[in-house]
Amino acid sequence: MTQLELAAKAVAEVFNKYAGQDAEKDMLSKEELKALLQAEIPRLKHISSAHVSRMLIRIDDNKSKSIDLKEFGTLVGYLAKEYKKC
Ligand SMILES: [Ca+2]
Repeated sequence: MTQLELAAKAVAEVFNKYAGQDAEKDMLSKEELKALLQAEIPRLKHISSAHVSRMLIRIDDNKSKSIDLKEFGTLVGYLAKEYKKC
């Protein structure tokens, strides 16, 4: 696999790990998104629920109040932009 394919696979695996915690296995709820951010992005370990809500609203394209894999890709895109600045 190429570096990009491995990165996309890793994104899907992280998504599945957290989206699978409640009954709706293919969506990240706000609580699941918070757990993901806290565990996978160390500087967000103490992120507030209000901050998670603002982030969710920003990436929730279809206004479903939960995050699908494509919407999660938007968040990963913002994260990737931060690395581009380095
Ligand atoms: Ca959504």
